[in-house]
Amino acid sequence: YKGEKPFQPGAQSQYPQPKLLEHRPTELLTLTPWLAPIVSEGTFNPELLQSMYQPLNLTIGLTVFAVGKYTYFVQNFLKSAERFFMLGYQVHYYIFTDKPSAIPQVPLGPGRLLSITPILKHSRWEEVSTRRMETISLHIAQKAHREVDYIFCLDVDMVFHNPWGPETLGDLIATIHPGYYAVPRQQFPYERRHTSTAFVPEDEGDFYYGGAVFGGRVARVYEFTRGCHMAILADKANGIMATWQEESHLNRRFISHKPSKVLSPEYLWDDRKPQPPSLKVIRFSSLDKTTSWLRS
Ligand code: 2GW
Ligand code: MN
Repeated sequence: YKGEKPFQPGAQSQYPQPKLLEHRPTELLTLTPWLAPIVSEGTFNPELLQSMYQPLNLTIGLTVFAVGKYTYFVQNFLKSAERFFMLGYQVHYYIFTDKPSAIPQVPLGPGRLLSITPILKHSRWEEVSTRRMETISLHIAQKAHREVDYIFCLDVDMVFHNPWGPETLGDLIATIHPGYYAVPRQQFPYERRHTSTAFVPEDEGDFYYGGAVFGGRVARVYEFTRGCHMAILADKANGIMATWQEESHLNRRFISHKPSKVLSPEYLWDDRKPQPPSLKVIRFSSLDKTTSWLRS
C-alpha cells in the first residue's frame, strides 16, 4: 500500500455490534466452503469499510474494451461509473480500442484519470474476446502494475445503477453469473470437451462466474490473466476454441485458483431478467443489446 494514516479503531465506533447468534444478513450464502466472503447487500457496513479503506490512499484500475461498434457503450458506461464506481478513491480507467477518436469525452471527478490504449481490431469476434486476457496481462506488466493497487476488468456493454465500493476489494475477485446462480453445476455451461484446457468434469465446480466482472490486487490479476491466456494459446495450438471463449477459461482457472472474495449477482446482473427478491440491489447490469446491428 502507498498508505498514509492507519485505520484508527476509535474513528468509526458507531455501528451495530456484530452478533454471532442472531440475524441472517441475507438469504444468500455469505461464505464459500474455502472461507471466501460472498458479498451482497446486508453483509457489510459501507461506512465502516469506508473509514478503513479511505486512509490507505488506494488507486483502483478499471479495464474495458471498446472495439468496433462497442465504442457506442463507452459514454453511458463511464457516466454511470462516475456516479457509482469507487467514489472517493483514485480511479484509473484503461480503455482499449481500435478507434480512439470514437471515445467520447466524459467529465471525470477529482482523482480520476482515463487513458486510451489503441489495439487492433481482429476480424473474428472470438478473437476480440480471447485477446482480452493477453492484452490485460501485458498492460499490467508494462504499465498498470505501477499505477494501481487493485484492478477490475469489466465488459463495456453494461451500466452501474448503485454504489460499488471497497467491499469489492480483495486479492482475487470473481463474480457469480446472473444466469446460473440457482442452477446445479452439471448444467453450468463449462467447456465439456476433454480436448480443451478449459475442460471441467460434471462433478466439479463451485459457482459459474461471469467473464464480465473479475479483478483483484494487480499482481494477482496479472497471474490470473496470464494463466488464462496461456491456456487459450494451448487450445489455439490444438485448433480448439472454448464454448464461451475466455469465460470458459476463467471458470476453469477459478476452480484451481479459488477467488479470495466472491461478488453476488448484484455486481453482475442482466437487465432483461426481473430482479429476484433475494437480490436487494442491482449495482452493475448489462444492457439489452440489439445483437443484430452490434454483432453483424
Ligand atoms: C463480442 C461478441 C460478438 C461481436 C462483437 C463483440 C465485441 C466485444 C466487439 O465487437 N467489441 C468489443 O469491444 N467487445 C468487448 O468484449 C466489449 O468490451 C464487450 O463487453 C466484451 C464481451 O463481449 P459481449 O459483451 O458482446 O459478450 P457477452 O456480454 O455475451 O459476454 C460474455 O461472454 C464473453 C465471451 O464470449 C465474455 O466472456 C464476456 O466477458 C461475458 O460477459
Ligand atoms: Mn457483455
